[in-house]
Amino acid sequence: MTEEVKKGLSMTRRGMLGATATGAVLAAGGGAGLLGSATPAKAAGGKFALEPGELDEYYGFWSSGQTGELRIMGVPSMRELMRVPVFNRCSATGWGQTNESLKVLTENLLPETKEFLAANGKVTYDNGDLHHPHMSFTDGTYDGRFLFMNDKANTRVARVRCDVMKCDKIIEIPNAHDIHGLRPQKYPRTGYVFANGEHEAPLVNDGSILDKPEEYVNIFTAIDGDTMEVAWQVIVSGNLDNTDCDYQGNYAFSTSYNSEMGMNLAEMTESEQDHVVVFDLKAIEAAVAAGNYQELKGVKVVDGRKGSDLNVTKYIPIPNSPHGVNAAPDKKHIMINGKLSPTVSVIDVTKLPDVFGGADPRSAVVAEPQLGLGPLHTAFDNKGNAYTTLFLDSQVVKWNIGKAIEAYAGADVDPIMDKVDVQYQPGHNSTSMGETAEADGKWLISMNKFSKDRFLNVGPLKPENEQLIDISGDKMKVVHDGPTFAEPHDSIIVHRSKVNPADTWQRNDPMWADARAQAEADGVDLDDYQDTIIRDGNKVRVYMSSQAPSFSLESFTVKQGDEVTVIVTNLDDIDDLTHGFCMANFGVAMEIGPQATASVTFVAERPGVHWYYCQWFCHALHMEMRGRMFVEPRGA
Ligand code: K7E
Ligand code: CUA
Repeated sequence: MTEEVKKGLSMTRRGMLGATATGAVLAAGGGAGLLGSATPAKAAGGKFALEPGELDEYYGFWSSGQTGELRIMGVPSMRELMRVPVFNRCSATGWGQTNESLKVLTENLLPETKEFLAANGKVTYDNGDLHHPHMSFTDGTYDGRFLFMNDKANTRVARVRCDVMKCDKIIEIPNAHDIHGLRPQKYPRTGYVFANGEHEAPLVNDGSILDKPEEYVNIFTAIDGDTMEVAWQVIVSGNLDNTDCDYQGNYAFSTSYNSEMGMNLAEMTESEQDHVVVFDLKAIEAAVAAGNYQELKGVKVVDGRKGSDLNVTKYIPIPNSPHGVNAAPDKKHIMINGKLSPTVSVIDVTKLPDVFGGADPRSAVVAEPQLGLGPLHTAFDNKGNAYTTLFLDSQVVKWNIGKAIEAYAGADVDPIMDKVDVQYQPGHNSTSMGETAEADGKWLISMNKFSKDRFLNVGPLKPENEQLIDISGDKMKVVHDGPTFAEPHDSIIVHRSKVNPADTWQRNDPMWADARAQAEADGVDLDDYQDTIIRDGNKVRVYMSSQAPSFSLESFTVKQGDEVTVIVTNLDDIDDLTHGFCMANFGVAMEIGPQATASVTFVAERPGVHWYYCQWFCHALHMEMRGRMFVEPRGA
C-alpha cells in the first residue's frame, strides 16, 4: 500500500483530499466497500410501507443501464410497477419484434448503421445502455408529456409517451459518439433535449484518421423534443460527461473528465483541473442563423472549441474530473460534482453574461465546499439544501447552499448539515420533484452501485441497492433497501399529479398507423370484428380481432415459405384486459393492449399444425384462447 493510499484510508469521513491525492482516490475505488459502513441504519421515520391497496404518492422513473429499458417504480413504496422496453428486446411485449416497435427502432437509424446491421444479419440493435431518464418540462416543472432517455451503447436518444408509457421515437445521433449525459430544457418548455457524446473520435470517422487523438473531437447535441430531430450540434474541446441546463432557457452545462483528451487512464486523469463547458443557447442559435456552421450528415455543426471566435461556449476550470451536473431549484445555482476532487463547485448563472463578456470564467464559481470523497451527483430539497453522493465514503452528505456561498466568501461557517452512511458506493441520487422548481424535500433515493451483504446472496452478480431516505427532518434516515437489476444509473421522482396515463388505447393511435393504412387498402375495418385473410403473392396478411376468451379466427392456412403478417386488434375496451399473441415454435409473441392493434411478420418455413395462443392471462377460459395455423408443405 502506498503512502498516498494509507493517507486516503486513514482520513476521517470529513477528511479532505489534498491536491495530489488522485492516486489515492483511484486506489480506494478499487477496494470498494473498504470505506463502507459497518453499521446499517435502522428503519425509522417516514411512512414508506403502504397498506395493501394504497397507492404511492410519486412515480419513480428509473433507467436500467445496460438492461436497456425504462422502469416505473412507486415511491415511497419502492415497488416496481412496470417495465417499458426501449433499447432492449422484450419477450413479453414483443418489443423489437412487432412491426410497430421495429418501425420505432429502425426508422431513424443512419444509413451506414443500417448497412452495418444488415451485414450482421440484423435490422436493429438489440442492446442499449440507458442511463438518464428525464421528463419534459413546461415553465420549470414536469408537464407529463414525454420522458427522454439516452443510449450510451449505440448513440441514440429515445422518447416515451407518458399517455401510454410506450416508446414512440428513437433517433440515432449523427457525428457524436456514445450519448451519455441527457437533459431536457426546463424553460420555457422542452423544447430542446441536450445530449452529450462522451467518447472522442475523428469528426469524419471514416477510417482516414485512426490513432491521432489530436484530431479527435466531441459533440454536444440539441434535439427538438417535439419532432425528435437534431436541431444543431456544437464541437467542443475535451470530452463530455453529464449535462444540465438553467431555469431561464439561456445556458446548458456539460462536465468533462477528459479535458486532456487522453486515451488511457493515466492520460485522462493527468490534470488537476478539468472543466465544465457552458453553452450559450442564444449565441448558438444566432451562429446557426448567420450560417456560421458546417453541415455534417445533414446537421448544422457549430465550432465551440477553445479558441473559436464564435463565443458560443466558455470553459470554466473545475477540479478534478467532474461528473454530475445539477441545477438547483432556486433557479440560480448549478452544481458541478468533483468526483476525484472532494468538492462540489457552485456556479451562479447570473454571473455568466459577464463570463461571456470576457470576465474570468472562474468568477462564476461562488462556492466550492469540501464535502467528502468521491462526490458524483447532487439532489435538492425545498429548503436551500443539497444532497451529494460520496462514492468513496459510501455516504450522502446534506449541505446548505447559502452557507457554502458564505464560507467561500470567507465566513467561518460549516455548510455540512448531516451525513448518512449508505450501502454501498452511491452514484446518482434523486429527491422528490428535486430536479424541478417544485422540489418538495420529502424523499431521497440513493442509487448505490454495490449491495454486497444487504440481500440474500444470489451468486457473484449481485443486485444494486437503491435506498430510500427520509429527508423531511434535519437528519437523514435510511428507511428502505431496494434491490435492482443491472444497472440503473439515474432516476427521477415525479409527483403523481403530473402524470396521467390512459387506461386503454385510442383506436386511432398513430402507433399502428401503417397497419391501419394497409387494412384500409385491403378493405378491412380495423375497428370491427375481423377474420380476413389476404393473399398477395407469397405475402399473406391475416387480420383477426380478439375478445376474451377467443380470437376471431380459430384457424387459418398458409403455404410453407409464405411471408405471413398477423395483425391482431384487441376489441376489448375494459381496462387491464390485455391479450397476447404467441405463435408456438415460431419465436413469435406480442402484447395487444385493450383497444390496441399489433402486428408481427414471419416466414412460415415450418409445415404442419401450429397453435397460436393468448399469452396474457385474460379470462377464466384464457387457456382455451387459442387457434391453429396450418402450414401446407411446399409443393402440396
Ligand atoms: Cu449519470 Cu452512472 Cu451515466 Cu453518474 S452516470 S453514476
Ligand atoms: Cu386473451 Cu389470454
